[in-house]
Amino acid sequence: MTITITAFERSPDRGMGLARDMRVRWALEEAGVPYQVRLLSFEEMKEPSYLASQPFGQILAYEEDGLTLFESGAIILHIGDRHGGLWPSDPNGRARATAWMFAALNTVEPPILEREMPKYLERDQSRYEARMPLLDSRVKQRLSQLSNWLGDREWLEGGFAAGDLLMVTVLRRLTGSGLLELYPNLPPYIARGEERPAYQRAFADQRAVFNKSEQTG
Ligand code: GTB
Repeated sequence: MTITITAFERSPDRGMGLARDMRVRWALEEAGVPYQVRLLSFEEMKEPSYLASQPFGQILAYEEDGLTLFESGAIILHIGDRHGGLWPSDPNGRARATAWMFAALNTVEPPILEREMPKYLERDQSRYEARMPLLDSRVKQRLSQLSNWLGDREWLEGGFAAGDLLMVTVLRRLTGSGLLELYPNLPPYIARGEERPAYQRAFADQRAVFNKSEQTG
């Protein structure tokens, strides 16, 4: 069995582990499955040969023994089904973990991405500043609801599962925004994810790509 994932040759987040390969690296580490990485330039991501694997020309694509997959959530579902380690063995446990995976990707991540976009796309600073309160309030609504659910729990359901993995990676995009700290149980929840040995290995591996690209210039 050989698994290959793609990742940025030059990490746009300077090794912060915010791109989509990080969550899949983490899932593979949790499952205890070895993998290799094919690094791509922005130009290579738009070439027809890559579009045959990843129709949107994005990071990331996943290959395993003749299977090619794209979309980080689908890839993590596949890893859990084939290799285990990402949710409880009973069908109800898998279903609950899947619900939280969709919640992370479909309910919590969109307002976070929407809040980030004007930073890059809106050239008019005053328009950007005028929109921020609304964008912040949409994120805060989801954080508040998530925080209420989490309460004193260690993880979203009984034990750590793929829903937590995705939720933590999604919430990390808000680091430095000051919004997470409004909900006292969220920063420790993220920290618990980041402290997991599998996370640490995945983070170090993607960081090594950035460090190497800095050395080679
Ligand atoms: N829904 C897809 C999935 O989950 O796999 C989304 C894939 C995606 O958006 N990939 C991004 C990409 O390839 C990279 S991760 N974008 C280039 C393109 O669309 O042409 C997103 C990302 C990029 C940069 C930072 N950063 O600098 O902090 C963080 C996250």
